Amino acid sequence: SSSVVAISPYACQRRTSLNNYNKLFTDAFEVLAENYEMNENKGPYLGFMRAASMIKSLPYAISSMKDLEGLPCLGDQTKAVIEQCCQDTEKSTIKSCINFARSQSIILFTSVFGVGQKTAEKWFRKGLRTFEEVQVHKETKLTKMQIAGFLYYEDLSSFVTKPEADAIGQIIEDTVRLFMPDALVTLTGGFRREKKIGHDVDFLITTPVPGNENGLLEKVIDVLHQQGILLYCDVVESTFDKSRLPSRKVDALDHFQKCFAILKLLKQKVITSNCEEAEEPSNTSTKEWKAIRVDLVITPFDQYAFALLGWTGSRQFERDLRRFATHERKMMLDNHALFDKNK
Ligand code: DCP
Ligand code: MG
Repeated sequence: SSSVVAISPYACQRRTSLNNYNKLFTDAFEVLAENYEMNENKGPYLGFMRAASMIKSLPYAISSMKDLEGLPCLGDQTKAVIEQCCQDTEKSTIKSCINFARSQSIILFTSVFGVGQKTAEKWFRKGLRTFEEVQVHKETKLTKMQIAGFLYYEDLSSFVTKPEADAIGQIIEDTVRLFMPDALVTLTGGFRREKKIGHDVDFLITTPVPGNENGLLEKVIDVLHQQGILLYCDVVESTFDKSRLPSRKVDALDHFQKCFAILKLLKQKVITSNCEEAEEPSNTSTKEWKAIRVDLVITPFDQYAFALLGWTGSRQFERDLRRFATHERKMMLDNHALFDKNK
């Protein structure tokens, strides 16, 4: 059943399904990948992420090793993990291993907004193991970002729903339109891929008239601030240099002006259709708002198409698209342009 149609080793040449029939395997791969990434071991990190992406595209659940025949992106390491998962008939050992790994301090620490690998390791070396220990430790100097990360941890670690993303979209669009009526505000990231939940909400903002995007982000931020709904904001200025070729790095960040923000979304602004079950009262919190991570990216109109392609994701899709451009087309792709290396 598995090898009737050959599956491409490039994510950008596979169907991207919302149904993952092999969550146990992909959870295991992602936890292992995270562990390798933490040890700056790029090879196995990419290997496990690539394998996870390929397995997510399968239209069936893997139940034995013979289901793997003809599949790309699997090496000895990934196959050994799949074999172990298949042998664990109750799946309880594997599941508890995954949960144990996720509960470990360094991975736990990096789940806080603003806490990266380095900081997490530093805290761990100081003997800190829990959020409480980090926060009461005298020597801990938290950045503004980390303070926000701890302050809104509960909201930020719960998923953003599509109705919440739409409500945020309305706020951003209304604000942008105050200054630039013909601006385009586009929902990107996971929600553009029709995922039902996400960890943040990503937007691209552009204007058809070149140059009109300059200064727009500052004005938008100002209004959000005045409305009292800007809980956190970190603006990164544009670093685009026209004379440079696209980056060769597989995971390079782009050069657009952007803002990593946390917005305060009033729950009354979230429109949930009546047909869907209301998830509201199950939440014991009486807080009438929710903190939501929002990324705003400003793009010049002539780079908008590439920015949209780059911000739609998934991460693995984008990595493989760039890899495909390089190896199969002798071109270079990033979030700004597609270059033909021969010209
Ligand atoms: N992206 C990228 N490289 C980066 C950062 C982002 O290619 N270094 C692209 C791919 C992502 C998209 O931008 O899919 C949005 O980034 P997110 O981290 O928000 O990822 P998603 O929106 O896909 O998922 P989530 O639901 O976790 O937000
Ligand atoms: Mg996102």
